[in-house]
Amino acid sequence: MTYLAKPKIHHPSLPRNALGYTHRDYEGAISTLCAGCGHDSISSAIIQAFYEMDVEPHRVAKLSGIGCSSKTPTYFLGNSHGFNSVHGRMPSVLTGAALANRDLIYLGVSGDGDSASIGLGQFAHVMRRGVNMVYIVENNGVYGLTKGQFSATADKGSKSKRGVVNSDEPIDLAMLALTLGATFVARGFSGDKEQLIPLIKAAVAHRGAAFIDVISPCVAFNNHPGSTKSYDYVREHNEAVNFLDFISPRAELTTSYAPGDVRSIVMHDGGTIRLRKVGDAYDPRKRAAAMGYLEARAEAGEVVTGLLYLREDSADMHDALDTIEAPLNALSDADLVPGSKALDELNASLR
Ligand SMILES: Cc1ncc(C[n+]2csc(CCOP(=O)(O)OP(=O)(O)O)c2C)c(N)n1
Ligand code: SF4
Ligand SMILES: [Mg+2]
Repeated sequence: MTYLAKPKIHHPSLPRNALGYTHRDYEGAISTLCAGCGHDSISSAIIQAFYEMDVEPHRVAKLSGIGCSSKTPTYFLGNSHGFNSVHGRMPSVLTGAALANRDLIYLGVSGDGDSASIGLGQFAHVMRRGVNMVYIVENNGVYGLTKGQFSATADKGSKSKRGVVNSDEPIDLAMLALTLGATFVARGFSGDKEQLIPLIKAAVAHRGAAFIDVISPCVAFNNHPGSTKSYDYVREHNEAVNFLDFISPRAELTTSYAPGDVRSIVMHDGGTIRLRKVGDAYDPRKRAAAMGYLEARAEAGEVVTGLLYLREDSADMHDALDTIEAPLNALSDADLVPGSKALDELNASLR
């Protein structure tokens, strides 16, 4: 593959965020994905979200598995930590990293093949453990990298590019994340950055397992009539349950909506998520209702997007395990070798 270096120079008057960084400081290498791939739009939403949130790039660790989707961390946050793991194994690597250093923002990026097939077990356990992370699945309903086989998220009855009909029931990863105990569950569409960027910001501000299923059409293998993961299908069947804004802790709450139409939820980092209702009075704080709604709308062939569920009093794996605050690499010998008296006491407590 040809390696294309991205030019480092940029216009001196590019806008800068509160840290003095430009958008370019949050970019990565030039993408080698197919032109028009939904995954590239998700990368650009991630870049925008972290730029607008004034996150220092070295505070982020991005991890992925294998697939076109899992290649994308090369194309964003080029100044952050990165680990491209094995197919379906990103969640356990992320869990280990999060245990060792709770100071970083963990961003797991995966595909529907990576998470719903080979990595389904890992997906389940990282959600139920409440690992503090943002977990994004770039969901195109196919194995893009290996040339278009149906994945486990392809809808029953949908057609492959060659006209083969999928006979298996789909796995709805958002529904699964709800069942497994994720405390933030959302669905976005790569073609709707206005919705996706605030969803990513709110997920970063959330403490606990935050999952975003992003429908991301594969233009090479799954963007034809008969596919339910094509741009046209999602645009025609997209049902947003809410419109949202994320306001960082430092920003003033300026926009005003009619009272009764908007709900503000303060996130863990002090930021505020503002949800503007559309249609029915959908309340994202009710898990069982969210599951019923998702099921009913899926039966009607609709793709429900927006913030689907948020548990306001969420906790994470570190709360459950009562782990030490400091990153393990910052511990001194005195912390790590407490001496024979402490060991004797520990042994005595186990007798
Ligand atoms: C252990 C293992 N099994 C199978 C493969 C082959 N393989 C590579 S990517 C992939 C599927 C990728 O699909 P998905 O996660 O949906 O990513 P996409 O390319 O669609 O973004 C498969 C089966 C592999 N790399 N490793
Ligand atoms: S094969 Fe599909 S998923 Fe992979 S880069 Fe091309 S359009 Fe994107
Ligand atoms: Mg895929």
